[in-house]
Amino acid sequence: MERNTCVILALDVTDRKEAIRIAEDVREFVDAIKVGYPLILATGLRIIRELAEFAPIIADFKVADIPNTNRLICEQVFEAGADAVIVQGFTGRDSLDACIEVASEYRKDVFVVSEMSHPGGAEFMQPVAEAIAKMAAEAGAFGLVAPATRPERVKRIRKLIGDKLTIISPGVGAQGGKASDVIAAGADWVIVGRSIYKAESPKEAACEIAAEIEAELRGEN
Ligand code: NUP
Repeated sequence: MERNTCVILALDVTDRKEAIRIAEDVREFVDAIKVGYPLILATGLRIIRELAEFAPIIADFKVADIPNTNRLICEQVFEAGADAVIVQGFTGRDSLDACIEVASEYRKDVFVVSEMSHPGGAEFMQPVAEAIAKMAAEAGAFGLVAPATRPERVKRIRKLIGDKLTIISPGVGAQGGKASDVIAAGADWVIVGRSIYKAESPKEAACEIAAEIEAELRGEN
């Protein structure tokens, strides 16, 4: 995944045509498109290949099962054309290893959720987030999913893992996080859903977020 605008679109719409229209509209301002249960359950796995025409695809299935089931899920995800999969880390090292093994067979990437961005993410996940981040680094994951709603946590995780893993960070806009803050805290990409796909002009919304990040990286903020 090439780092250019530092924006990943979370495409949680449930209509195939709308998904394709938005993906085409915003393509120059996003480095990847994240698809998850809402869109895939509504339209089928084939949407991954259709959207892959516009950007690399991250499949957000938050895979969280025993190793054998994780392996079967990841095989389906990569066969469907996804470039990366998001998995949970709390299921433990053996479950994560199964995902990473399949990803390496397909030469694809695994992102591990260390702590979720919603308020409930601080209840059970936050206390184990650093252990999950360490495990992900040791297991050879490509990156972590860490909360833009808590930039101080992203900073902490970045300090812990150094440059070993990339960090993609959801929670910008609709959940209250600010793109430039979380990039300043050490995230490599922000993940943005509603603030882009629900905007009157998704293209302008994506362009604005990309410009905010560019200014931050240039030290203009
Ligand atoms: O901790 C997480 N928080 C989160 O919001 C992990 C995620 N994968 N997400 C996803 O990011 C969420 O499911 C949605 O697809 C996207 C954020 O969307 P929005 O709040 O910008 O609309």
